[in-house]
Amino acid sequence: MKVSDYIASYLAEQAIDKVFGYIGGAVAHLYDSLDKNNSIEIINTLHEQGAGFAAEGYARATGKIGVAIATSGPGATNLITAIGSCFFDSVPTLFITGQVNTYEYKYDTPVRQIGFQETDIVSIIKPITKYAVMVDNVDTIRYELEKACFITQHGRKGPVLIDIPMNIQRGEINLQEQNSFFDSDEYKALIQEKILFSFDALISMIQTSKRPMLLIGGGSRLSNGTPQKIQRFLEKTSCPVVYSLMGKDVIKDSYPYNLGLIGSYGNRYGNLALANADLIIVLGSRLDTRQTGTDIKTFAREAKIVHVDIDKNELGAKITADLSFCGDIASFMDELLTYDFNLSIEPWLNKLAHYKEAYPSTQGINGTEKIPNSLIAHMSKFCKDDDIICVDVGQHQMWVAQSFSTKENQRVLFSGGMGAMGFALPVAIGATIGTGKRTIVVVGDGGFQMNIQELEVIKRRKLPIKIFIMNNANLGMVRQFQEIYFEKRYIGTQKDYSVPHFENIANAYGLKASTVFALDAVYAKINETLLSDEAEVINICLEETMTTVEPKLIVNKPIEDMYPFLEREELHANMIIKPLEN
Ligand SMILES: Cc1ncc(C[n+]2csc(CCOP(=O)(O)OP(=O)(O)O)c2C)c(N)n1
Ligand SMILES: [Mg+2]
Repeated sequence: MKVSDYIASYLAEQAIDKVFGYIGGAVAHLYDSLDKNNSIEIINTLHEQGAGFAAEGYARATGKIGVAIATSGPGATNLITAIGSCFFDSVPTLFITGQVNTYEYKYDTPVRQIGFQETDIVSIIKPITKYAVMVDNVDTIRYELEKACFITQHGRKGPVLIDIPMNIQRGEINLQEQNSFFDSDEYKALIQEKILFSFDALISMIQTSKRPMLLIGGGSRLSNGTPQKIQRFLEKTSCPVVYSLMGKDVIKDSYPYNLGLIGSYGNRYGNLALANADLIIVLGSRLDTRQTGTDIKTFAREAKIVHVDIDKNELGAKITADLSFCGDIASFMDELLTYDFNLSIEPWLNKLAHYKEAYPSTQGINGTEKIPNSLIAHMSKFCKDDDIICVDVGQHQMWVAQSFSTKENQRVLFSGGMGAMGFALPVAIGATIGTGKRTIVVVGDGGFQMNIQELEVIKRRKLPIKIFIMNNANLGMVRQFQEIYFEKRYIGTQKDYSVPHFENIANAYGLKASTVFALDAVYAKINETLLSDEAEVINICLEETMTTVEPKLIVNKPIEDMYPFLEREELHANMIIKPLEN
């Protein structure tokens, strides 16, 4: 059997039905084999970064392994941003790169290159993958492929890469003669790690807590059925929740005790709630400073912290936990659901309801409307129950995080740890292709220009993707930063930055497009376009270019004290725990 045919059939056995890629000489054998395989379809993007992000979107939306393929050299290096994104956000993905023939590979010789487009991609991406290997011997292909596909899904998920020289791809193997990874000691050692939770201390903490809070992170999404299990716990207990950016779509926002986004750009009510809790159960969040604030000793000062994460390296890494559980959150929830609780937290729930009412995400503290937030809140009313919302990076991302109100089965995909502009459009392509569902892209004028070429794939495949450009004609997020820290010197964000005529560009790609300015027209266009599934680009020119994200946590402030600052009296009246002196 030809090696490249074997790879295609192995991927098909893993229920992978689509792979994303960009052709080149060094992957031509693989492309040909995938194309011949009846169970798999290749989606050919216009840039390898597009293919990498599309694979990420496919994996996030389906739970299956996302696969992206690129040729050696520039093809491989173009994948790097997506690989990093999958690493930081724990997305199961297999990247396959072609490599020059083994007899043209430099190995340890001191020259820079022997083969054309030869690049040591494995060494380059090692720090941002769970496993990466060049398969330079036909006899190990089965073992390495099985191993890579296992590792990407096992434990804390994340990307793997196999680099396959051309002569290996076209080599012949007898599968029966090859060792299987699943017979190896290496495999047995990996599956032997058994996790035991001891729940006694936890149950009494929950039972005696007057102000409990679940903090939902991206890890709460990563194993099947976890959101439903958390939901059942909430039904049993009415326990309030807050979420990190990556945990946005786990519990619908209409859950009455969902206090929304926390952190640097959290909702004021979310941060007040978290700060005043006396027990925080952290489910699959690494508690980075974007959630806790930079002065971590001020974070939730009077709360006991229970940290649950599948990655033992994350437990207590930034914030010391009173109790830690290393393991899968689904198993943790299974065990937790076997207990009965009788919480008496009425006063706490009333206080939380007050926070929510006093500081709506669509209004500033002086009562003025935050128009971009209102537009996003409006958009969420008209999205369908199973839409997948794909969001880029910038101010618009935070408006969505703060004010998009999720429904039961919706997904919201953000670039979390990598924060990569250009993420949303190709991720939407992968998510739509993987699920058949409609996707909604919310993107800035800057991020849209980073992978704009992928519009061609949307047109070619008639994908149901609605693209909303929140066009403030500048790189708003960084411009806001310059406003505060660089005395409004806007180099790069406004000075020597420009945007093209997006509507004309979309039309040139053969897509329906419109530009809307006046607020009434924007609101009307949002309703109208969300009634259909047809691909469309809506260029929303924000009347105000100097847009801002508020509230915002200023360096070294505790999470409850966000800018614009509340009068001290008002802040103190909100606090159940002791306020800080200054
Ligand atoms: C690939 C990449 N380059 C640079 C940045 C730094 N960065 C973060 S947000 C941002 C501005 C985004 O501008 P735009 O897409 O217009 O969105 P807006 O903030 O205006 O809503 C920049 C430059 C980044 N996150 N990713
Ligand atoms: Mg912008």
